[in-house]
Amino acid sequence: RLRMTFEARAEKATNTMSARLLRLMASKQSTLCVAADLSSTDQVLQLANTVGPYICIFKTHVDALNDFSHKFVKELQELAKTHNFLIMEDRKFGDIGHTVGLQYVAGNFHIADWADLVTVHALPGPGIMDGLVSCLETHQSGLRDRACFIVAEMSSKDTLTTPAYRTEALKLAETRADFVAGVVSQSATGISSIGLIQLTPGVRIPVAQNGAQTNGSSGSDGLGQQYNSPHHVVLERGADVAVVGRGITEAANSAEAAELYRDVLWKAYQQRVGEA
Ligand code: UP6
Repeated sequence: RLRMTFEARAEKATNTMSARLLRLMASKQSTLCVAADLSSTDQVLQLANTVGPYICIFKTHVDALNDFSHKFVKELQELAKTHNFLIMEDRKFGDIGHTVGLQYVAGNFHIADWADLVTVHALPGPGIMDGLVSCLETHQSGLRDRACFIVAEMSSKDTLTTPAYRTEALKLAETRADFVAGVVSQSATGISSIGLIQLTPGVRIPVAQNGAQTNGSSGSDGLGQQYNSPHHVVLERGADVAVVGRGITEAANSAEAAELYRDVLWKAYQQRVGEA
């Protein structure tokens, strides 16, 4: 699976959105997902416009915005069309099926109306998938153009996503190809479905200290986040899509940073599949 090209994997993917994303990554030559952890809609839109040409996914946390509006969503969707990327709302749903269904289609955000992809914790078990899927069926006439990524393993220090938890989360992902396009994970161990896309957060280019090479670790943020280099996550940990937040949002020039991350990640992918 890891040695296959995205085009070849798209052919085998049983989830429609997974196939669509794999093709987008191949045609745009980008495996970069930018995390827009910002608090104003202007900042988010500006970032989406700046990094748009270099990314396959733009990831939001709309509950962190001070001024969320439906106008904002329309503008973000326009940018997604212009620059050809998918929108992922990183909601990390984690409640019983009935509750997450409401959080997905209703509330202030109406996430199902605009987010191509969402993230979901495996913690509640299969009922969480039933809740989201049945809400899509009633609200949106089905699963067309919508899919989720299951959080199997977190990037944070001392995470409670133990190997046993991770195995069960992957099982859930593998059995729900109707709605699951991928998994959020720090390694590829145990992921067998060819179409399942591995999304890996905690990615940052290490700041070179005296030119010394690191073993892939790129430090932490003092609040539990742990970083690895783009090269390391793609070649050693099996990342298909790499999530980069502050590595880009805090850079002096976010367009240049996004271009750099895109290039480094793409080269690592080419090396992995033997195209380089
Ligand atoms: N994220 C993680 N780790 C996980 C899952 N998700 O960091 O295990 C998300 C965060 C944030 C982004 O919610 O939006 O990825 C990482 O941002 P950063 O690059 O600025 O640390």
